[in-house]
Formats: sequence, structure tokens, C-alpha cells
Amino acid sequence: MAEVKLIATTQSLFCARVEWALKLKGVEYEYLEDDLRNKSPLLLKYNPVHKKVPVLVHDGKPIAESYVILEYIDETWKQNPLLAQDPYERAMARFWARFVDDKCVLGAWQAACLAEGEEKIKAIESAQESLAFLEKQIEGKKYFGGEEIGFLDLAAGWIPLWLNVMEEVGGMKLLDAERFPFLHEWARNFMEIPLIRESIPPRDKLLDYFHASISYMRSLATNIQ
Ligand SMILES: N[C@@H](CCC(=O)N[C@@H](CS)C(=O)NCC(=O)O)C(=O)O
Repeated sequence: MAEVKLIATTQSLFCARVEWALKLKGVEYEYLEDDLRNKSPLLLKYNPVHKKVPVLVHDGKPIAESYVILEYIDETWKQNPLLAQDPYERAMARFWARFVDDKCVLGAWQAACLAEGEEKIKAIESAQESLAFLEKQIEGKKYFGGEEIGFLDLAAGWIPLWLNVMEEVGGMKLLDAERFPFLHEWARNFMEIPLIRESIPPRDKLLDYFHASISYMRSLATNIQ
């Protein structure tokens, strides 16, 4: 039988989406937890370019970058497809998934890292403008993928837990229920899926991790001033 290993860290939203995909497909895999403060020789060997998790290793062949991994998984194990058959729908899922990382994850992280002030207010508004585009995408649908979860649901899957933790640690509210009712509803539906709920990190561990990371980022900013 093919050997599948996932080099990952529990607190990473990029790793979570890969784990969800493997579980959705029913692929057996070995989970190898890495320590990003002291990266393993295996991680450095298999992802020498970015030195980041997640890395999927299939029969000794490494694949890095979470979206590349998701597509690889979808093409290798055909059951429960993540991407639609239709080329346009596939293109749109890829477009919005990239948007999720480039604008929403990054925007929320930047806003969370800023201390109170004019710049933080602007960063919050900008992140909310990005989330508003996603709100339009999910309006009237149960999942981004339609009746079943798909590629874009896994991409946006960080929202229910990770965004919520970033909001708490960053002292801000981005996804308020009145402004984003459809995303709220989607987040509730998404978290009700047993395989998703069963493979998320404990909230208190994530809070500790984000407290440490955001304090560190703020200390860097203070030292630069
Ligand atoms: N674009 C990458 C992002 C992966 C990423 O940023 N991973 C973080 C953990 S959340 C990492 O490994 N960081 C280690 C480092 O930057 O040195 C993906 O989608 O896989």
C-alpha cells in the first residue's frame, strides 16, 4: 500500500486544510508533528525551498504548499471530489482560495498584530472589505462547494476557529454577525461536520500560540520605532 506522511504542526491553518482533505478522502496517513522553532531534518530535506509545513510525502515524493497538496490529493484519490468537473468552476475555486490566503488570512493577521491606533482601524476595515467578497460568494449556498464541502470550503476552513482566535488575541472584531450573516451560517454548518470538528486544535492551545506570536510581532514593531 502507498505510504502517505504529513509533516505538519497542530496550530497551522494551512496544515488543517490538508488533514481535512485526507480525512474526507479516507486516505490513511502518518502524521509527523514538526517543531517550527527547531525544524526537523525531514522538513528541511523535503521542503528546502520554503522550509514550511505542510509537506505531504507520498511514496517518498514530497509535495509542498497547501493548495498544491489539495490538488494533488484530489487528483490522486478521486472519491469525494474537492474541485468540480467544470473548468470555469475549478478556476473560480482556485481564484477565491488564493484570495482567501492573500487577502483574508494575511489581512486578519496584519490587523491582529497591530496595537490600538489609526493603522489598526485601517487594517481592520481592509480585512473586512476582503471578507465582504467572500460573504458574496457564500450567499444563498450551504457550502462554497454547493451541497457538499469542496476546495474553497477547506481553504476558508480557518475562519470558524483561527479567525476567532486572532480576533480575541488581536483585540478586534472582524466577522461581526450582522455584517456577515452568510459567512456566520456557513461557519456553523462547516463546524458541524464531524471530520472537520474532530481534527481542529484545542482552542486554548491556539490561544497560547497566537498570544506568543502576536506579542512577538508587536515587540518587533516597538523596537523598530
Ligand atoms: N503558502 C504556504 C504557507 C505555509 C506556512 O506559512 N506555514 C507556516 C506554519 S503556519 C510555516 O511553516 N512557517 C515556518 C516558517 O515560516 O519558517 C501553504 O499554503 O502551505
